[in-house]
Amino acid sequence: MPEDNIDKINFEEISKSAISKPLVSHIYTADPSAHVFENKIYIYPSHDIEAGIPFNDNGDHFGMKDYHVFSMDSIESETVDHGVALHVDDVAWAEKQMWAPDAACKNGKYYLYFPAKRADGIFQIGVAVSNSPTGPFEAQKEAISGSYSIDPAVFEDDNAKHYIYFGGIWGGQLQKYRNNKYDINNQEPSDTEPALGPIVAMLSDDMLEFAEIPREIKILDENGEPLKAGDNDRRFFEASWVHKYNGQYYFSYSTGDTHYICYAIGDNPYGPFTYQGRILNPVIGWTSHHSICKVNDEWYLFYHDSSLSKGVTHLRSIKVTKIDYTDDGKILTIDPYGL
Ligand code: FUB
Repeated sequence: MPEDNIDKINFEEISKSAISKPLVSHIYTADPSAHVFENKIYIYPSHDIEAGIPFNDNGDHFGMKDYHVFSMDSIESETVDHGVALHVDDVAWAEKQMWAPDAACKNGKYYLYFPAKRADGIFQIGVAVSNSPTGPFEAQKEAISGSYSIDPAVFEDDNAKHYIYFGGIWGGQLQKYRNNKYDINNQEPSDTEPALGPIVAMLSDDMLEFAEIPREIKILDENGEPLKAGDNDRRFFEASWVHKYNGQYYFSYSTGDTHYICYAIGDNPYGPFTYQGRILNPVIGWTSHHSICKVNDEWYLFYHDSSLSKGVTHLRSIKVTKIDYTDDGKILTIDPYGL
């Protein structure tokens, strides 16, 4: 339910039929990356604010400055705000736009991965470290070498190797890169060419760098052909996430301008992944961004919408709902308003 329909929405009705309520209502939060660390649920979202910047296709109105970390003892319990975990003023290389983050844990240390714009307007991805899952996190002096674009998501495989996924087109700047190189003249491919894919790299043992040259992931259609750039209902836009279910790797993502959360399945962390279908139908607000987390043998979708702000696309609220799989591993599509 993107912006163009906003004046037709009855927010009272929508709130009644919505399948879940905001987990947090004292501040606006978005892009929830959820993990279970030491038997507790931790959520690493964006912290939305009114930055006073007009809406544009570049996403400049998402002018966030810091991150809060939240925790829950169980899915039903209260969501606790642990306060500011990292502020842009404490990141030497970054100037603005602290967009969707993620976190990982290794050997008792916690790592917060986050995108931000440098003073020259280019997005990179940084990492900040803490001894606690709730921070405060101390940022590395420089962004991760060779990193670019937005929306980092870190997946830990069964062999304890960690992989970082990233990328987002339009405001996320992925269309400016080919083979990890920036060129201001690069654009999105034409509609009949293969769509740009998300990027993946294994992380170094110390979790602070890429352990290898990042590579582009292919998302294939039912015939084994790469999804086309003009296939807006299915092609990758932003919001990468990977989880493993019954031995298979599920890559999920947002289709951006068509507002779906979709998924594709592969047999290793690098893909290729074959498109399977939709996980979440459009939410109120332009963006859709999620994570998938297993809690006590049940799987949950953490997502956001703009219902609390009555449709303001950059003032979002995080939510959670249960995911159901069919016997053959398909995820049943969720309608956020039970329509
Ligand atoms: O929160 C800012 C941006 O909006 C994120 O990085 C995107 O995924 C979209 O949710």
